[in-house]
Amino acid sequence: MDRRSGRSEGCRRNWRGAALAGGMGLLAACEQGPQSALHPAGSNAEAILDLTLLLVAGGGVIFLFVMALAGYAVIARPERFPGSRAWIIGGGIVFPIVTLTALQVYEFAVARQLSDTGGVEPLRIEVTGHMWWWEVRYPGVGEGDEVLRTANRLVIPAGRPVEVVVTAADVIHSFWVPSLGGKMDMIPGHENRLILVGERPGTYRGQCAEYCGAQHALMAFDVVVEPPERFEDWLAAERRPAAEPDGPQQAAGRDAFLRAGCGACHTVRGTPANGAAGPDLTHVGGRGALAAGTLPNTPEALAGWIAGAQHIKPENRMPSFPILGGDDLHAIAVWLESLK
Ligand code: HEC
Ligand SMILES: [Cu+2]
Repeated sequence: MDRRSGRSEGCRRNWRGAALAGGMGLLAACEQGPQSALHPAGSNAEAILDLTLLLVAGGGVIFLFVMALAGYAVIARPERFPGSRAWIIGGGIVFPIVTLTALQVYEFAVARQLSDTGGVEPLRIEVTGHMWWWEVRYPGVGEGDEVLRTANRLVIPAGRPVEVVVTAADVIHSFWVPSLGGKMDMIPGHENRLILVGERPGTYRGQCAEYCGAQHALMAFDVVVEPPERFEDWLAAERRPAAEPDGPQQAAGRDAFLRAGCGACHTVRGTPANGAAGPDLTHVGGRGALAAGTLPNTPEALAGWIAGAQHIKPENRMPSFPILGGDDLHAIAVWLESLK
């Protein structure tokens, strides 16, 4: 059910399905999937889709009408095309003023809806864009003044609006989760806000939408919409420091991680590693992907990333570590993957 209008899902699906199948046959192919503005999973993305469909359908009808009129004007004899003055005033002045004004009013209403949380206190999440990964903070969730930090994944409760406060650490990025809401610029030294609403639990994909350098295309993230109780469980688990190594191989992995200097850039809560130049790795094993959607999250891919980060994602801010031996690499990967 839609949080605001109360119209039923089925009815909305139907007319949208018809609109997609008709005017946008080509685009209908990309309707499904975790990153699709044509397959909304929340009321804000739905409102944006409705506006888009109206603009495309309305613009299409007017275009066809004008083309037909132009064709007729070419072939018709002048005396069969009377009242040119009325056409100019009606079609050239009155019609555009009326339609554009109506559209403007509708657009204002949509923009209002996108920033309205319906009286519900939104969950606040801060996201900072880095070249080329996403730093995520949950203020007010840690112990005392502490702030829960994670990276490359937002977990949010279903049904509750989320206020995402975005900024950037280096260049301009843009935060976009097409299935859940609008698009917002991330500007260094400036905070912007947008409201995401996820009604259907699931994993949705976000992507940087402002060209930000060589690896802009490899700057994606996941938004996991969880039922409220599971969201609370996730928060509780995420607040815990990293699990103690289970067995000698994991312990050797942690030691090798600390010896290699990874802690200069990465934090693993519960160990001396407290760097901030790279993603927080306290629960890296539980994330869906590695390096902002670049690699699957498996021990093999992780070992490959450590040895060849510059080969996999050239110019990214993490050096490759070809000096690490196979045993160290493997042990680090096994330990990091155990940090769920
Ligand atoms: C100079 C800083 C720096 C050092 C040193 C460094 N990293 Fe990184 N690391 C980064 C940055 C920056 C990223 C994000 C890269 C990207 O996705 O563009 C990253 C990403 C990662 C990721 C992926 C995290 C995620 O959320 O997907 C892992 C795992 C990782 N590093 C492990 C290591 C290990 C293990 C070491 C030590 C052998 C290490 N790093 C040393 C800066 C560093
Ligand atoms: Cu970008």
